[in-house]
Amino acid sequence: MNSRFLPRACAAVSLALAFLAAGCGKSSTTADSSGSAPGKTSAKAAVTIGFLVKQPEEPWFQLEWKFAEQAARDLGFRLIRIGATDGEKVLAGIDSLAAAGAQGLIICAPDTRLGPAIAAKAKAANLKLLAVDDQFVGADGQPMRSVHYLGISAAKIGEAVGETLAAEMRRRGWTSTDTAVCVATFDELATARERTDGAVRALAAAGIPANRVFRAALRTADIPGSFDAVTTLLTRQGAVRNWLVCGFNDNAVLGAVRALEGAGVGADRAVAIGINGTDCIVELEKPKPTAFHGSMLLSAKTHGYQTSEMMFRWIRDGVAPPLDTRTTGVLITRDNFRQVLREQGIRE
Ligand code: FCA
Repeated sequence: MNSRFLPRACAAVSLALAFLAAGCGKSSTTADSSGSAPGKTSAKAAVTIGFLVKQPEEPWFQLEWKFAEQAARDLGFRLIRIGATDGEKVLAGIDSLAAAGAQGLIICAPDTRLGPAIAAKAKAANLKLLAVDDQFVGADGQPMRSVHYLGISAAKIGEAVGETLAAEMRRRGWTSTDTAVCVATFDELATARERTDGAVRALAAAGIPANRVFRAALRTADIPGSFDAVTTLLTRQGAVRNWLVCGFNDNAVLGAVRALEGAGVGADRAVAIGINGTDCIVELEKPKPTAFHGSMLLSAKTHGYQTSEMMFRWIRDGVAPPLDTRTTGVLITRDNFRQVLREQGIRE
């Protein structure tokens, strides 16, 4: 038996047990189930779908909800939005969906290792299940391929980030002796790890030596988490002249950019590329360019509208979606972001 996987498997099992135990004792935990768009979707509609997200404050997830609401209006189903930042809230959310007579759940779970417990709970509540963004992980540490999933082509998108950074480095005339890479990582999440690994792979292919690549592991997947991790990294690497910055999403990269600014490194000495494209709009709108050069814009519409449509057809017509669907990204920069965001229905 490969002992390398043991700690992970044990962690997954104990997490699942804690999750279930929490559910037994806590009926009072309430999920934020807004019923969404009151008046626009009927409570009497035959189909009710829950859309649960792990970080409701992140613009990416707000946009997923916005597009899910659009689908609810177009197709005529009731949408219940749930923000669930931990396992207990997920559990309470599934309970409230069951009580509301929902038939389907689209979910980006706060911890993918909750997958087996969520799948069991959804099955008991007769909810069809579609994981979005973050793929469930089984007790064996492997992706749960039996659960329907729509996510991004993480490795390819990460590689595009790396290629873009390498091109920007060349454009500025920087060399691998005066330049280093800062990677804001969150390796416990597979889609995050695949993105940053892809970026590092592309940078290596472009000739950046491995010893010029520095990883900052985030403790929390948000701007403060990245700010802290990168600030620590920079105290150790004060001699680096120029920085290329990547991370698993916009917030990871924004935290890194703020940390660089704190260390006196601005747009003249750093270039950073995010992923999502939805959480960096204010940054790109700033009159004075920062080191945040651009982002790989993902399709919030596909992740919000299409997942909802897939679930709706599955419930109403019995047509199950494909088990695994992957979406792509497109680079936005200060030059084109307004136009691209308009085309994608994200901005007026
Ligand atoms: C993960 C990230 C989000 C977004 C999504 C597609 O859930 O945390 O920011 O990138 O994948």
